[in-house]
Amino acid sequence: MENSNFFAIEKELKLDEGYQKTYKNVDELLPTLPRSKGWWLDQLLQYQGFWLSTYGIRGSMLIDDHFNPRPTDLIVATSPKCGTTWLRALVFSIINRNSFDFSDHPLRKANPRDLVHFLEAHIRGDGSTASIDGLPSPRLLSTHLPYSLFPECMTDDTSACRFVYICRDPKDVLVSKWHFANKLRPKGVPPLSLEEAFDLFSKGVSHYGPFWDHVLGYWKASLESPKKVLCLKYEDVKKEPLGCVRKVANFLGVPFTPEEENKEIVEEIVKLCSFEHMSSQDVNKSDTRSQEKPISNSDFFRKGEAGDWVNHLSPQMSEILDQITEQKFQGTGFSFH
Ligand code: PAP
Repeated sequence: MENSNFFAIEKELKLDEGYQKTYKNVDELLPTLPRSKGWWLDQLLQYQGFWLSTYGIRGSMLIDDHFNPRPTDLIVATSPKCGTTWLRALVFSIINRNSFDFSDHPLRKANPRDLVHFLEAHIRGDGSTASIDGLPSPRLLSTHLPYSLFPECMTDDTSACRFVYICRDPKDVLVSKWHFANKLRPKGVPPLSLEEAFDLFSKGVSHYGPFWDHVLGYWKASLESPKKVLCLKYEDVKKEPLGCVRKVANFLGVPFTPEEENKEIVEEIVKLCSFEHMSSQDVNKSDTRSQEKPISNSDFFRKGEAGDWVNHLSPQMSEILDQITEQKFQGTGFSFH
């Protein structure tokens, strides 16, 4: 997850008129939006039904005005803490499986966030879409934005770009997010209590939340446009990693050949992207936080389990979250069971 407070806005950049207009619109809009307490020092703003940091809103508006989607674009989409790191690694290794030797794979030397461009960040990394425009096709991009915030040219059936989405039991998302938020709190700032985190999360106030609406946006899109959006659940990938990797490859139009199956390439990918393997790589072990890069790779690896919430949430908290989940998903055909 990225956060607006962590990145300076390159105001002094020489942006063309179109960008200046978007930045001006952002500046005018932000003070008018409802605000809520954030999870660390930032505030969240309610924008088109979702709680976003100023950073996310700016990213969304820049995408609307300036992003040039290509039919070959592949987008890894997640609500934060649902398995972004994992899915980035899986999709990257599936689509690039013929380009690298598994014994010397880029995932052994780099964190997936350095291999898969985070759309909202890169679209304004240098204040423009230049770094994204310069990528060769097919572009593999990643996002936390809700489906409804993407422009129609990306979500309607005439556009061929595809989204692979992963979601996770909200009880585990809350616990993961709470740990992450406390890791990132500056020294001297009291920790966020689990009760406070629960209160915010269950009211829908979390980055890119309400969590449930985020899931529903992608779930409904996957029903309406199954060739465009694939929805996975973290728990299913844990249980059946091989089947899920094959499913993603089929969805992306690059199914494993019998020869690849014989060579156990699917197994290699699952092993390479497993929590155990990734979290033990030097590049993901060290704490490298700095002012410029306030989140280190190791911050994205904690337990990597499904169901760790039982060690943290009270029975009452879990019951309330289950009730919200049931109400929100009633009649949609979606469930976490
Ligand atoms: P982000 O959305 O902020 O980028 P994301 O990668 O989704 O973060 O979340 C980190 C969670 O995924 C952590 O979950 P936990 O707190 O419950 O442990 C992290 O441990 C888990 N995770 C990271 N890599 C993997 C992996 N390869 N397999 C399974 N889980 C993983």
